[in-house]
Amino acid sequence: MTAVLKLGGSVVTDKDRPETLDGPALDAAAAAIGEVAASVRPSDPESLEPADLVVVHGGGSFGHHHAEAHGVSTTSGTHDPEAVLAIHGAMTTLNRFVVQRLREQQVPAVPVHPSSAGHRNSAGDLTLPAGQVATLLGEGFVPVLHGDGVAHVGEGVSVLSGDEVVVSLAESLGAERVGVCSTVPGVLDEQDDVVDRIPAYDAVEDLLGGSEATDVSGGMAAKVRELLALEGTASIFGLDDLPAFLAGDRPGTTVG
Ligand code: IP8
Repeated sequence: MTAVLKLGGSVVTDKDRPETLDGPALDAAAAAIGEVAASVRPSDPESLEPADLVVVHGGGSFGHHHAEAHGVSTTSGTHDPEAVLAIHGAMTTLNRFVVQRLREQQVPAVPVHPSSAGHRNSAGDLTLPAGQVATLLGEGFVPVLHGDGVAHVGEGVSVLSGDEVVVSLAESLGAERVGVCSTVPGVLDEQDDVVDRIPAYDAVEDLLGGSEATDVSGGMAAKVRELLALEGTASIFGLDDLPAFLAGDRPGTTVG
């Protein structure tokens, strides 16, 4: 059973203060993952089943501020190497923090940087080879990927959102479960109640505005659109529901 879990950048960072972690939230997420990953030990091949987990985290206050400062988004790229280094550098810094906190919970976490392998064609379509992630999973590790910069034909380097990484990997790996841990307990309706299910985008078009904090990847609307591209369903839920998702439930909003 393979699960792909996205930790929203707004969950694990303080999105309003540049390059600032939300330490308690990241620790809570790491502890929940540590509970389920405890049975997986790369040193013990007998323990590799069944907790195949891939973690992907977003940019939060690390990637988005740099991307915005350099005018880079998922569709509009840059040819300035300093901009590329600033965006990728901030994301690898955050990735080191995430991996480190997961390691503190005994999760066999190892970093994987999507910009080293991913690319977009001139239409913006993403190719992200997954052999490295699949092999790491098979060897009992928990690969930890992230939103990043990505080589983009005609644009230089554009932003690769964590949601795009999630969708691409989920398809390549044939993941049975996809979860997106967000700052909200799901997609909210006009009364701020959680929408149980979103079968298609037009069902929620009016509800989904942009993200309030800096977000070069398009906020909740883009997230839902991305997840609807999956063959199966995905769950969007808050941090409090992460243990439930990891235990096999479908908390929050089911997309698809
Ligand atoms: O927070 C964006 O990832 P997201 C990553 O998942 C960068 O949209 C580099 C801003």
